[in-house]
Amino acid sequence: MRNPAPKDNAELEALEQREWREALDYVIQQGDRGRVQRLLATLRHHSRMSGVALPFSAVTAYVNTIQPSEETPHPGSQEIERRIKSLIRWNAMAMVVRANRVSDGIGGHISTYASAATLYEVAFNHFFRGKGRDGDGDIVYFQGHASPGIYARAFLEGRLPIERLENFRRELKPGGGLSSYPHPWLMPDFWEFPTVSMGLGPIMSIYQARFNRYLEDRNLKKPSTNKVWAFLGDGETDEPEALGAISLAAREKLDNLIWVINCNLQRLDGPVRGNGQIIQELEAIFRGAGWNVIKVLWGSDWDPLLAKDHDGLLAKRMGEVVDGQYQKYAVESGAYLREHFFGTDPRLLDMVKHLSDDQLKRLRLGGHDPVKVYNAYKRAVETKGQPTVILARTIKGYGMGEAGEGKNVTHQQKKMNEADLRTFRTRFGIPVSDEQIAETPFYRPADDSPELQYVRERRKALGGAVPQRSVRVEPLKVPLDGVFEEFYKGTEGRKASTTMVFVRMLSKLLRDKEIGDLIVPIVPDEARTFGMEALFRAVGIYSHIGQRYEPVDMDTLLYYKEAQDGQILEEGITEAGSMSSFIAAGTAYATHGVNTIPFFIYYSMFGFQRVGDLIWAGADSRVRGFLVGGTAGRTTLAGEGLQHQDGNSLVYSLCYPNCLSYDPAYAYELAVIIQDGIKRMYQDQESVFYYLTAMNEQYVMPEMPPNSREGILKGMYRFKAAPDTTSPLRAQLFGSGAILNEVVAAQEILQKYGVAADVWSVTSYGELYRDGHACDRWNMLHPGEPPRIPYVTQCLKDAPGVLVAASDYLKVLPDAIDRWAPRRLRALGTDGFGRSEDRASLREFFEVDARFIAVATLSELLNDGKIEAALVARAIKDLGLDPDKKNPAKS
Ligand SMILES: Cc1ncc(C[n+]2csc(CCOP(=O)(O)OP(=O)(O)O)c2C)c(N)n1
Ligand SMILES: [Mg+2]
Repeated sequence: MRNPAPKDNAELEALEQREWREALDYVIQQGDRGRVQRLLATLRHHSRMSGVALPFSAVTAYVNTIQPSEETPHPGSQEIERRIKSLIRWNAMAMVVRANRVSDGIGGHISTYASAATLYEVAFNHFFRGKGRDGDGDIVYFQGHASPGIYARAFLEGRLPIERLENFRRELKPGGGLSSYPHPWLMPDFWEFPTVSMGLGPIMSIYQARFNRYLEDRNLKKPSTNKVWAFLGDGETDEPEALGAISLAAREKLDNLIWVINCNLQRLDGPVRGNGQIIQELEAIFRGAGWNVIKVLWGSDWDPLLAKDHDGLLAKRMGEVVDGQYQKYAVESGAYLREHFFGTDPRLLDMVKHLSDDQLKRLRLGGHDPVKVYNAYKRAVETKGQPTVILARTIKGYGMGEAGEGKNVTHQQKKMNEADLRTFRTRFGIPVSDEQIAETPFYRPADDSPELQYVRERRKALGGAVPQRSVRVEPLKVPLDGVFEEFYKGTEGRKASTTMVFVRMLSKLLRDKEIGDLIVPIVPDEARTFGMEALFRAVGIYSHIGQRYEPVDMDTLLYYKEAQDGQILEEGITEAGSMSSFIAAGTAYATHGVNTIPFFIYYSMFGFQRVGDLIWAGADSRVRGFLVGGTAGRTTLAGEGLQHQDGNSLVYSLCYPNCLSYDPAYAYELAVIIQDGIKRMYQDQESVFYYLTAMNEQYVMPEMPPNSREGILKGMYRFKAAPDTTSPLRAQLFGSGAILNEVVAAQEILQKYGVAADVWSVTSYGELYRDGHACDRWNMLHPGEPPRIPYVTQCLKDAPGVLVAASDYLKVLPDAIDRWAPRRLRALGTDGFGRSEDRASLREFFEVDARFIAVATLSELLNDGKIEAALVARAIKDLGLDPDKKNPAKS
């Protein structure tokens, strides 16, 4: 029978809607998704060509991405897994509560893990692959504040004894404790990656995933299907580092990368987006960047309701509630939810009329539902050609009840009263009696209990414990004299900069038979700045897909060559990304059992100053390798001015306990330092890393003076003795880096004033400072024993005269060794803002040129009563210094 003709427009539209839907249903029923997608794409194109553009939307509806019909059943025992998870919840909570009872204010977090427990447990039981099978497992970045839950699981697995749990956040207790957050430096057998500085885990995970590919593409590691997982908070995504590199992951098609963002809609102070929806915002960002986005918003309890939602009323309602309001629903009763959430439309109310208030209250969210989480992970693991982000909705402080569930204060809740503990205990079925509750004991069932058997069986099947850090690498043999020899001879009259020397050294290292393949040069779009472009052609720029275009400079010798086995990581303009690559390469000795040797070469000012916290994370990770600050020195970099001229980095580097920093002036110094560094890090397997300055001022590189090797490494050696040691006026002059040449020139000027000066090259104030304090400390604790003598003191014990140091860095750097010098040390340095100028003007401005060094020396001799003021005044005049010039430190 034909439908009667529609009587008005509304009826016509309703009819059209039905007919089109039925037609689409027909295609859907054929079961070929591709056909449906192509059909819709054609329609969209057709309507667009007819002048009807569809409104842009980067988001999908506020419902789960995976439909119930697409789900596979959960493969484990949900009941046992729930009991295991409950035990971990309890122990994680107990760890924090107990620690704060013993020591008020010791801190810790309950609510973060409470919201993320299901997200972790599904992964532990079914996904995380341990290193057991072939030494190669999944790489997991755990959210820092969830650490109590990770410890509590390790406790159930029998990996951490109860004493360590007792000493959560009490690392100095006898027998050791547990560090607050993931710190490989402090727990080197357990944690692999530091994450607690928010935003760093996410960016490091992206470059880690890419580095895994790099190792495989370059045949340094056999291909694997292992994944990099990063767990992060929704609030954490506000950090620029967290989202700043996501496009790289999509561009590189990193389907070995899975992010799980725990969207509990809260951060520390309150809602992440009270007036908006963080999940939708993140979905748009990630979809736009090309990621596979899986939203896990609603638990299975909601499936029947959504199945009845033919007109999309419920989905629409879900999509219009803002996060601040959702948080309110989480803390309110079922009756409140009925009235305020469903109550906006009688049809919605009707949908839930068969549910009691209590049942409404217990409708679970997706991130707390193991079936939903399992399916999301399964799809993520199976996804090809794209990284995946899972946006899982949870409740912060889940299970804490009145003590914090969903409350704004929950992040910092560290205590629970007895009533709350009892509720928690009962809710999760923990066998702790009312009498014991005040004590809040840790609970671990018997080893042969079904729970612990299950835990062991699952981890065994998945290849062993996670997290677990182990160093499986063989020490390298470093017979590198052939590489470095030429640099000991100097440049024989030719001028060169330390940067040019470094690049030549790097090229030779890259060609070395033993270690060449292991060198990983990393540059943030700065290779030409440092004259490294010859390397593009020589070793290639890494690109997983090779080079799909004809480079514009193909006809030149040094063309821009991208290749799948390219060795250079050309990161583009991202010091944060480059540093993340440095960390991945510099920790590969532990993560992958591969001794890669990274050299990260960058504009020195944009290192410690810009990405200092990432360098800190690298230090914590026990990273190895060389950071090379190019164009270093406040007065050595001409022209660039205030933002670029670096007089700071060597001061910052002092803060990093396992970073050795050097300011080499000459080719042979650089050679000695790098050769020794490779030996220490890769042959002796020391967990240190290096910061080296490299300058672009060109001068003749002298031959290495005899017996200077030890001094170069320890921090100072006499470079040029005074020509006339009979003079009554004596001085010891210290210089470093490019300023050393100014000191040598000052030595000559001083001769004219009758002063005989020795010149020392101070390659590392940092090493001298550390050695001095180490001696002082030992001497303090060992009275009566022969005292240890700091290296500075040993060097200067027979060195007569006044002491003057000139540095291209802050004066505080030379000042750092004053204490161990036999007499007061006068420091010249570059405190203040840089200027765009030429070198000579800058050195005059900052008062570190040869003339100022000479005058400072005379001034010290005057202070010692060795000369008259008139001689200093004459020198000031002769040398053309302006006594009334402005103080550069303040201008
Ligand atoms: C760089 C940095 N800034 C600030 C903090 C302090 N901090 C710790 S947790 C937190 C809130 C975390 O919120 P979210 O990321 O949503 O994690 P949740 O605990 O809710 O899972 C803040 C601000 C930090 N750890 N790192
Ligand atoms: Mg949060």
